[in-house]
Amino acid sequence: MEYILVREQYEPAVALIQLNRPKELNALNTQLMQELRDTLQQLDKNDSVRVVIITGNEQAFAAGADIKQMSDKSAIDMLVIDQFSTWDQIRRIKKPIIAAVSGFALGGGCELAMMCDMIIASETAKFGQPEIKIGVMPGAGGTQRLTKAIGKAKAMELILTGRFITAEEAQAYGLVNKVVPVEMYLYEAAQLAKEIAQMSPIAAQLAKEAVNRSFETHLDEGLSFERKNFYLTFASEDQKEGMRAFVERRKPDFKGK
Ligand code: CO8
Repeated sequence: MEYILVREQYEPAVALIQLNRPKELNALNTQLMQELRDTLQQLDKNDSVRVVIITGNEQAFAAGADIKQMSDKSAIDMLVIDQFSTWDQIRRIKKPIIAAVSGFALGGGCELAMMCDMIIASETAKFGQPEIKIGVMPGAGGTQRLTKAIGKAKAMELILTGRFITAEEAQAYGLVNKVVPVEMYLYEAAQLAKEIAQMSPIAAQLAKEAVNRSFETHLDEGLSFERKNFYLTFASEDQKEGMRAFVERRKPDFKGK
């Protein structure tokens, strides 16, 4: 891997992926996104990992897609390169993913953070979709996910002006889960990851899938999808263990089976 660093057991059952093109503010070139996709797919199959954290560095989570790599491309080049298939594969990762964001999360960087399931931000984080300033628009889900996260009025403002918002504003709008001092954001993300890693990984994956389904369907179908996943948890040993542990007044030991 050239552009990402991976620590498979950053905490017990928690993997950490660090985007690592610091000189380019972690601009997301094709290779970085492919490395990220490959790593996430491997971690998704790895039973010793239950939660993944994606982070950058203090200065930047990611300042967007690599503008230099895209600048001379034609529409047909972009169609043939088809970078979004990589993004689509990342979207299908089953395990919970937490974005630990400090500094810039712009354009594709903001879209990548929003593709994660939760965002922990440092006080210095800045979110935005500034594509309009370079004559394009969000292409990796920004118009959809930002609108769903913060509502039409604010999303429209950010996407049409390219303005950035602070971590505090992002939290007030419901985009991020928690804002902490810069020296704490990775620690805080790890705490959240460790808490989720204690749960049944089967229930966590089925719940993640059901929450995400709410963005794609109407209530009736979403409820029916949720119900089927709920029933499916009863096929797991973790469901037996979880309920038995409750009755026996002890902590459950979930095995992911
Ligand atoms: N792409 C390529 N290089 C970048 C990018 C980027 N997105 N962002 C920063 N860099 C590079 C700079 O070119 C510079 O490199 P060099 O020193 O070699 O010139 C280095 O990183 C440091 O950047 P700055 O000197 O500009 O640092 P500043 O602190 O002055 O400014 C900013 C930081 C405000 C973040 C500024 O760099 C900036 O505006 N960056 C671009 C932000 C942007 O427009 N992002 C959106 C890109 S388009 C996009 O994301 C579309 C996504 C959908 C498609 C995804 C799949 C194809």
